[in-house]
Amino acid sequence: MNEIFKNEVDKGLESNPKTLPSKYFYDKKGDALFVEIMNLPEYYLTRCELDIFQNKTQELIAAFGVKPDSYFELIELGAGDGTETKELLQTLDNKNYSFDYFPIDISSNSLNLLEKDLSKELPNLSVQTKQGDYFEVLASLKKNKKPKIVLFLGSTIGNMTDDLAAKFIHSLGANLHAGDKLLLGVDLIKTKEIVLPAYNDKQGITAKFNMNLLDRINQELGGNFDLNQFKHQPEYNENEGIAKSFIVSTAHQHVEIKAIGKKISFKEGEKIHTEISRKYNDELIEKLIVNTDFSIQTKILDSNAYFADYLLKRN
Ligand code: AVJ
Repeated sequence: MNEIFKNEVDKGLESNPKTLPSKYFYDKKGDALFVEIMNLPEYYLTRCELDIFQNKTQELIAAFGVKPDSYFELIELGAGDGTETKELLQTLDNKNYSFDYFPIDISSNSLNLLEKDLSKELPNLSVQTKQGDYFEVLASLKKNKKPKIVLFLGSTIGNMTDDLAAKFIHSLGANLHAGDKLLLGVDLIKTKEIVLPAYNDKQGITAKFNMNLLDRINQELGGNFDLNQFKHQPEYNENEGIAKSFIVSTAHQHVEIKAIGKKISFKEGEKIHTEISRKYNDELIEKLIVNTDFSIQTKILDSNAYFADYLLKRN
């Protein structure tokens, strides 16, 4: 059994208000549900960033400041299925840029799939997958002084509190050299009419994704959550710019979790906070990097200006 999972569930459900960490969405079933989410009509984020990678490729490459004849390393944190990146890789490959692509991911399963796919679609490309913790891998890559471009896409950073995100970017800076670049993909603050449906789709896929956490606790920790007595509830506050996901207990009830050896009580209407998805603007990005070695070089928007890829330069 996963002790860390157990301890984090215990701590989260003993907290007031109750919380559970969003990183546990991503087991095999959660990964598959997230792929479905990316294809939902309401979930604009992935399509918007793909629009940037398809239609602003030249701007991206210009922002990287690379030339076809000077080698660089292209490093992607949490590469996933690489849909966006493939557009960029294809162009760099066609124009004979000299680089290696290093996708880094915790999941060796998704790295293997990506490697297979790329060897078919872009056989000339040099791909070196790196399984493991981002910072361990970056520390090992830092030993050479080759110019580096790090991609952190998909508004994945939005799952962190601003405090954690600032620390994260600071650590990235510590693992790079002056002149290296970080391309940070983030969702932008906009009205709730656009944001909220992205986390509350009509088909109920996002609800399944969120509630999968309870299923995992049932399967892996011997829980007896009755999924019919809980419901998915997203919220979005435009002023704050943060979408939040909750699981709400629809009845007064008790849930036993054998591995933890506790019965947890829920009031009717009590919420478990499971995720934040932060939305950004220039001011918020400036705040994130104020105590880091990065500065904003440029930002590239999709055609709707819903999503931005910020090119940050390591000073
Ligand atoms: C993968 C973190 C970017 O917050 O929008 C999608 C995850 N959660 N639907 C996001 C997610 C609910 C997603 N990120």
